Amino acid sequence: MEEEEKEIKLITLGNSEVGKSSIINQFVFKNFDKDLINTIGMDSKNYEIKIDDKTIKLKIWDTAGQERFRSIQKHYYNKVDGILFIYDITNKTSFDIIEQWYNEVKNYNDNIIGVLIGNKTDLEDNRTVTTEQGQELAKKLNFAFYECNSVDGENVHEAFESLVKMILEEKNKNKNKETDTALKIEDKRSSEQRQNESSRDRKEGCVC
Ligand SMILES: Nc1nc2c(ncn2[C@@H]2O[C@H](COP(=O)(O)OP(=O)(O)O)[C@@H](O)[C@H]2O)c(=O)[nH]1
Ligand SMILES: [Mg+2]
Repeated sequence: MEEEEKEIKLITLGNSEVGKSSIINQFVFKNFDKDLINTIGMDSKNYEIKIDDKTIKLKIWDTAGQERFRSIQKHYYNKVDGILFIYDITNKTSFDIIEQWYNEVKNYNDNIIGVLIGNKTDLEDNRTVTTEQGQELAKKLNFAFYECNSVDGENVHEAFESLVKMILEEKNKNKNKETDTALKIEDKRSSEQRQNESSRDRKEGCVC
């Protein structure tokens, strides 16, 4: 039978207009809607993704980049399992500000699992952020890196998939650590029990 994982929570971060809502729309509905209504505050979408024969439930929080909604967003930073940091490859400011987003989140969540996404690759002629600059920043922040566009969906699924895989790996590592600790405690208990039993046996004069 297929094993079901607990829901994984993701959030998008990045300046207004970089394409956060469009990327989620493309990932969930496989389409591009140029008349997507501006996100106000927070919005969320559910999606199920298959990874290695497992169905993983995702909840994706979409944020509005406007300053006035930052105070709402903060409440989500330590509740999510992974973050999609998104910039627009034709807008250098949206790229330069990514580290600020990263530092803000770090105040609330010390163990960020993230993917850096350069969006709008269909607008190659207007590119102002090079692929190398994106790669370098991702390396510095220890994130995965993808360039994508939400018009034809290039790399959109791949970016989400890689983030979810990293989260699952981290969860597995923690699970293994917990199992190791539990085994060690169990081991210690049984060795103490053996010692107690043998000292009791000695006191009772049993030599068996
Ligand atoms: N050419 C192009 N336009 C995009 C792409 N993604 C989003 N857009 C457009 O960029 C604008 C902002 O997109 P939106 O998803 O609302 O950005 P958000 O504010 O970050 O959620 C809209 O006009 C979208 O149609 C893309 O990959 N390529
Ligand atoms: Mg939006």
